[in-house]
Order: sequence, then structure tokens, then C-alpha cells
Amino acid sequence: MSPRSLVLVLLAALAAAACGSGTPTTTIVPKSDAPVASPTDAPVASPTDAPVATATDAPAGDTAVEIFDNGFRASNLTVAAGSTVTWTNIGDRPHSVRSTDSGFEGSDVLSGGGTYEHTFDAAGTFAYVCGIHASMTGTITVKP
Ligand SMILES: [Cu+2]
Repeated sequence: MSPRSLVLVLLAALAAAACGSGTPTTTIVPKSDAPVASPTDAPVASPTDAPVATATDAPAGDTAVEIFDNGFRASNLTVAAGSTVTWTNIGDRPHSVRSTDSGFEGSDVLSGGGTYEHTFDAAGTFAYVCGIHASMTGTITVKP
């Protein structure tokens, strides 16, 4: 009787081990879904870049920058000399546009819905930052 009990214990242990190894196999299945999500994100990024390229190609004209919580979109914008750039705060928090190197005047604090515009006549690179959130930075590159 004792040897048979040992056999039963061993069989039970093997069965438990089999169940244990089966669980990780089930976990791998959801991981296969992750790569599917990545390709979905890639096409989304491409259309976002497209409008920026279009604005870059525009000879001269108004260009919009969105201020959201918390960042500038597009954060790096290239425009032609003579372009008027308009910043619009689409977020809920107050933000501002402060020239990093005094290259342009900059705005007061803009509450939600507030706008600020500046016409860039001279070519150059104009860095700016939110006067409230130092992590919010942007650059306007003006081409002649
Ligand atoms: Cu801000």
C-alpha cells in the first residue's frame, strides 16, 4: 500500500507541474496582440507629420500652433518670413508663450481658449517656452 501511495503522490505532483507550465503558455497569447497594436500606431504618426510638412512648404501665410496640457503642437515649426504664427490654448490650464532669447515679445498668460499671434519678419530660429511650465518648449524656424 505504501508504494502505491508514493506513486499517487508522484502523479499528483506531475499533474500540478503540468498545470503550472500550461499557465505561462496562456500568458504568451496576449503578448501576440501587442505587436498588432504597434503597427496601428505607426500609420497614425505619419498623417500627423504630413500637415507639418505642408506648412513648411507654404511660401508665406498664417500658421497655427496648439497649446495643450502640457505642450505645444507642433513644437518645432518652420515657416516662411512674413508668416503670422497664432498660438491657441486648447487646454484647460493657463499657459503662455515666452521667448527664450527675447527674439520676440511673447504673450501674457493665456487661459483656455486664449490666443496669441506674432508675425515673424526676419529669418532665424526662435525658441520659446511656457512661462508657467518650463517643460513646455517649442521652436519657430523662419526661412527667408
Ligand atoms: Cu504651460
